[in-house]
Amino acid sequence: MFWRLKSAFSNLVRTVVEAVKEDVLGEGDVERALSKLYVELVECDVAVDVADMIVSDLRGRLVGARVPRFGEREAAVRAVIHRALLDALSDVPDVDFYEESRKLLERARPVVVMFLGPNGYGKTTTLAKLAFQLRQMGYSVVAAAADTFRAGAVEQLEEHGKRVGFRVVGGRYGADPAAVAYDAIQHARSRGSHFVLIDTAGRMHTDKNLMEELRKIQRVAEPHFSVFVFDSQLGNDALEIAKQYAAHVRIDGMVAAKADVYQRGGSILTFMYTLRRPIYFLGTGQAYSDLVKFSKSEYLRQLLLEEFAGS
Ligand SMILES: Nc1nc2c(ncn2[C@@H]2O[C@H](COP(=O)(O)OP(=O)(O)OP(=O)(O)O)[C@@H](O)[C@H]2O)c(=O)[nH]1
Ligand SMILES: [Mg+2]
Repeated sequence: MFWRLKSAFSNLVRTVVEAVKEDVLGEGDVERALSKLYVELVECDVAVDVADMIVSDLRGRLVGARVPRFGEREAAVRAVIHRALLDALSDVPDVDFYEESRKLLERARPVVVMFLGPNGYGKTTTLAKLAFQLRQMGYSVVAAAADTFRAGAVEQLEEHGKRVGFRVVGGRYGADPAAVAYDAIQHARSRGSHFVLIDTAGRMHTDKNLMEELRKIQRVAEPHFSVFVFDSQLGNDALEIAKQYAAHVRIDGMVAAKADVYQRGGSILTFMYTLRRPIYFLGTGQAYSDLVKFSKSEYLRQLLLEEFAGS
């Protein structure tokens, strides 16, 4: 996955290795390679400002780095770049959603998870996939149909509920989404259910009223996890969307949906760099099982340390 991004970093490594003449990297050795990387990052849909940040982080680390001529020079360059990206994202924790939930369940039931993000990015689908996995682990799940806005949203959730095996609370269009979330939590509490998953309406990041509604749901439902679902295909827009959401609502972690249909994957870097929050999962298809755990360390390892095979 994300082979284009991977090839951008492989090209960087190759160009640096070809340019270097001494055992220590000089500015002249890296400048051309970094300009090329910048263009490739933007082509992979990393937002322009984030591509700038990455390039300047890398410049700071590459210039002056020791890359002995004898021995594995390429491996040494890869390692410097890998370390630089790890350090740049060092405050973004790797969070295992299931592990955290297990800990929470020891003292809180239900665990409340709220999904939010612009319309059409995959919130409801991600909710259903997570419910499917939780059901397989033996947990009981209640969903709150707090998207009381879009026609068909409640039916869509109920359909998932029938297939996956969870109850849906809510169902009246125009109802107060915060009240729906509250009812679902009460319902789950009275039955001892493990999880409440709150589906919300898609928000344009510029829509102040709808943002206020999301804040109200967060005040009332006090979710343990507020999960921002984004579309992996986003390019430069990602930056603006991330900033607007972060300014209005709490985001604990993220899901990168539609990672299967998009090989560039630059938006993952944009969102991690901008929101400084963990990505819990990647959405990798339309089936319920298409939700895979994401780990920042593993992602960076694959981008930098694995040999690029061109597929
Ligand atoms: N290929 C692929 N398609 C996905 C993935 N996640 C969601 N989709 C598709 O994206 C479309 C929109 O998904 P929804 O879950 O309805 O998106 P939403 O964010 O709830 O949209 P609104 O309710 O309108 O705000 C659907 O056709 C999904 O099947 C994914 O990981 N891979
Ligand atoms: Mg939806």
